[in-house]
Amino acid sequence: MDAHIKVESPAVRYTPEYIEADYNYTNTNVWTDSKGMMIATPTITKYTFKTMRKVPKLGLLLVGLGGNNGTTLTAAILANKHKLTWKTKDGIKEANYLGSITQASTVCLGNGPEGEVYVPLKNLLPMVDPNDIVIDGWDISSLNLDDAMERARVLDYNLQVQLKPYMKTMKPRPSVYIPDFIAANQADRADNVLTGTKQEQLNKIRNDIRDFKETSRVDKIIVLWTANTERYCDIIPEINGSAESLLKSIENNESEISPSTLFAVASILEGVTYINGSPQNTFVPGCIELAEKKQVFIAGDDFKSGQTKLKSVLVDFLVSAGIKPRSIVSYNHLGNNDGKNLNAPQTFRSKEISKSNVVAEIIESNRLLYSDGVGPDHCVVIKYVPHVGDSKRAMDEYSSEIMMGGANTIVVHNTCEDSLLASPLIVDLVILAELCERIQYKMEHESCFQNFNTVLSVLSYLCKAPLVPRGTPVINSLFRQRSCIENVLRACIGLAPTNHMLLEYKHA
Ligand code: NAI
Ligand code: DG6
Repeated sequence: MDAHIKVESPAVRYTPEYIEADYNYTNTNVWTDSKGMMIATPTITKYTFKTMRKVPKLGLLLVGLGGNNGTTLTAAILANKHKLTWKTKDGIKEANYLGSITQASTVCLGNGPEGEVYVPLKNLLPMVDPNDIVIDGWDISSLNLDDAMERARVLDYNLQVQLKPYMKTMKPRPSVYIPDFIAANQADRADNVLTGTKQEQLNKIRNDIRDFKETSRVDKIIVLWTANTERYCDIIPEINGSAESLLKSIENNESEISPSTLFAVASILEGVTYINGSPQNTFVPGCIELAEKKQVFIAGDDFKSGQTKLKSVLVDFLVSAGIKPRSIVSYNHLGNNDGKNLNAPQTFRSKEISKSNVVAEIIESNRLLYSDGVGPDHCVVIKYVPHVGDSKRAMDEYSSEIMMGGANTIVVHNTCEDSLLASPLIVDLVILAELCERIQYKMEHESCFQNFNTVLSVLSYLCKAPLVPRGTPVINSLFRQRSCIENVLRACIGLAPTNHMLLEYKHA
């Protein structure tokens, strides 16, 4: 469905196929002269954005379909599609997409006669409706999605009962299982696994992607990893340092190729966008090079759903307020299969890295506070407590130095179903990645339109450890990340970035 907003401006053109917008990108160049003076020069670069209007029928292949996120997302989409309601002890609940910025958040379009006008973010440009997404995928566990949904213990029972007929018939495709990459405690659910060499398994995944496209009659596919967190794999130039060595290593059945990298390679070779929702280093240098060569989008890493999302707001608030965080301590315990898998030191380490890096650029942005470049102590603890299931408990303590030797300690306790925070992020990742495939742009002096960089950094808002193109600053601050999405979408319809100055209300 097309967007519900039309921009009237000589800079914006609507054709049956495209929305085309001429856009002035304003920025500031900074350099330091020989006397040490910082010189700032305003710049304007002229761009044209071109967005294809036709929204495709989208297929989503989840790796880890039978897990908590996989089943919760599938159930949520079906429940929304069929407008299901269910009774709980608190009353009747309706299916919704709370937590999704595309489906449940608004942006200020501009000013109307009665002040600011807010519109759903999804109305800025034509986007896929999540209710129309067709889902399939792989899992090393063979349970059908109805039983897997029950195993997950996330959704209310009365909703599960209604979803049964839809979910019962869905069964994950067999997947790549290499025990060394995930915790040993996962072995007992691995009853749906591919056999053969890595090359044979890669070929099988590629066939699955093609088979899904044919049988589901979707126009376009996205593959998203929401399977177990893997350990980091070693970066060895001869094994995975280049696209050529990576493909050769798969052919040679090398052991240091992870299942997630195999899935990424399969997607890239099929020309299908691949998103990594877990923290491991799936995107080894050879995989990124392959994506660049094939001009396929990749994005990741690790959904930024709860504790880390709040951290990327709180630390930004403290540092931008001129308050100096000295220690950040994050405990969490959870009792789902993710928590069980993270109980192993190697998989925990992957998560620890992605949860810890999130404050780096915020700290570096303020040399007044951190003149020696040494940031706060930062500690991340994760414990597996089966009883609490998917209802994760996160406890954070932020200790900061305030004026004249004072101390400020903020303590946060956050309890919620982990998968109900992650599932709307999957919706956004997929919808925005698909939209990015339809956006092209060029600078004034360029003759040809081009796509965004292979590494889709515009999705940083949704990721704990955003993957960005070489040489690009990594932004973790949540509101900067959100502004990026909002303002890129505004640029596509020729609107200036939201600036919050409200000058029109400031005259005497
Ligand atoms: P889960 O353990 O319930 O689901 C993972 C599924 O992947 C399981 O069904 C498992 O059998 C399957 N699996 C494992 N290896 C596989 C392979 N090689 N191929 C196919 N399937 C495989 O975990 P959950 O809670 O759904 O989380 C999924 C991932 O998302 C985890 O890595 C987690 O760390 C990550 N994540 C979750 C967040 C959340 O809020 N729920 C937030 C950030 C990341
Ligand atoms: C324990 O932290 C398990 C993890 O998988 C997290 O629940 C997940 O990564 C979400 O993390 P966060 O920090 O965004 O809440």
